[in-house]
Amino acid sequence: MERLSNKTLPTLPTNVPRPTYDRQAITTGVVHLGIGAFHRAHQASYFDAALRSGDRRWGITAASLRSTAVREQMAPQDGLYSLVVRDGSNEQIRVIGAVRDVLVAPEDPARLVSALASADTHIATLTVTEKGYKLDPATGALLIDDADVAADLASLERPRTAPGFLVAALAQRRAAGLQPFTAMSCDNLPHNGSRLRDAVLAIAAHHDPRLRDWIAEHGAFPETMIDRIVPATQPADITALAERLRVEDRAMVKAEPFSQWVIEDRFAGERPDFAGLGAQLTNSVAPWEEAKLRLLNGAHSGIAYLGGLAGVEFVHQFVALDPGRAFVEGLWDEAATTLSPPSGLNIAAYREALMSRFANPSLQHRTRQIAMDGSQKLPQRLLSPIMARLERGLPIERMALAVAAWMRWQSGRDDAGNSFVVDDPLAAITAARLAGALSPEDQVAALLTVDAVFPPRLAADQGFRTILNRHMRALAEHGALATLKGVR
Ligand code: CS2
Repeated sequence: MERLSNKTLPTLPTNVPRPTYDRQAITTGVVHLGIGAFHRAHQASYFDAALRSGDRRWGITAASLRSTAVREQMAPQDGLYSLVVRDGSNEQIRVIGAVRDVLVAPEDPARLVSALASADTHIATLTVTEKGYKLDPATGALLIDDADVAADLASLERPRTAPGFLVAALAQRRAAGLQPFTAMSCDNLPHNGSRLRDAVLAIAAHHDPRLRDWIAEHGAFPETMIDRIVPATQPADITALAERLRVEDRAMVKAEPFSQWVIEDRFAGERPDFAGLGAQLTNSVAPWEEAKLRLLNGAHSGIAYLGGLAGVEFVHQFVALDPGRAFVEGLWDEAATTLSPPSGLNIAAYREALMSRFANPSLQHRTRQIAMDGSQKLPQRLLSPIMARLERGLPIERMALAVAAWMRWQSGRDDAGNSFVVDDPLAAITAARLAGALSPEDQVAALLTVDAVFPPRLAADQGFRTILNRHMRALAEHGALATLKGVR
């Protein structure tokens, strides 16, 4: 079967929306770092909407920082791909044309730097996952011992890290008399804009203090909260879509109908009419981000480890179990007391909507996918709200159960005895700490010493440790499902 491309686009069923603009006539105002499914299903669809509205500045040059996989999916398709939005039995397809070019950074780092340094580029967006910022998850300090960071500190000839690429390009812009671009993190990090700014300024300061000061003065690193559930595409999704489109689309992405983008109103230069495109501009992103990280993502991580241990494959299956749903509601009761919701966010309504989003059966969101990189996710999703509740003497039963499930997950064996690879940048460290720790209590003690995850104050909290010990013992003796049923 032929692939989706400029050539086959006219053969698609007429009811499938496609680019209404001349793709050759657009400029690329956006350079994106880390083109995975999330960028294609979220930010790119907003820039596509800008192009459809007649604002031709917002084509995208996208880069993979590591693998060639996405370029192989997209280049033969002239950058075209379908966004398949699924809700129960309802499915809507739209072909997105915003991505003009896909680069693979390590093949030709200079090409990505020039794209970022181009006068046409106004915004750099990033989805490089939590670990891509090269910051210690617990303290936010730059990981100067990381090999890629060390390389970027030594030379920016061939940058390796996302912040390194931004610094190299900002240096060229400054030399060329251009303004900086707006650098927008779209990852689930707390204060993602400030974290990105910290990483960029730290690398810039190392090379040239005047460059650092120029970026600090003229650059912009807005905070953002981004939300859309985007499960990894499976081969069966591609086959099903090919039956409908009569062409094959290997770059398709699937997502839920819900999509939210809250952006701090802070830009270094041009931007599209974000508000007109459905994003929210605000002066304060933090309360939105905190609510999303602690309710949506906190529950997701709990579901990932408890569900993963119990052999529950998908999120919707977990919340279809009575103890699963009750656990999520109970976790939200705990998390909700730690929030200061922005006006415009009704927590009860948000929770209700969130539960329906989790229950969407057609997304097939794998618990395994969410379980990835837990060391980078736990601090903002679970440990911060746990500390907030401990300070007020409030119980942390369910949030601690989610943390205990993460601890048990680090041993790489589920309740049925199946072993799996722990997919996490700190997996070697957690495995080394766990070596020789046989009892659940010893395992808790061993993992609490991982200070990139657990701040010393929390690790030393006896109450926290006692609850973790109890949960770990229950998980070891009875399994995740029985532990969930027994949670008080
Ligand atoms: C998930 C997120 O994989 C994960 O860690 O919790 O990707 C989640 O689906 C998104 O943040 C939803 O906006």
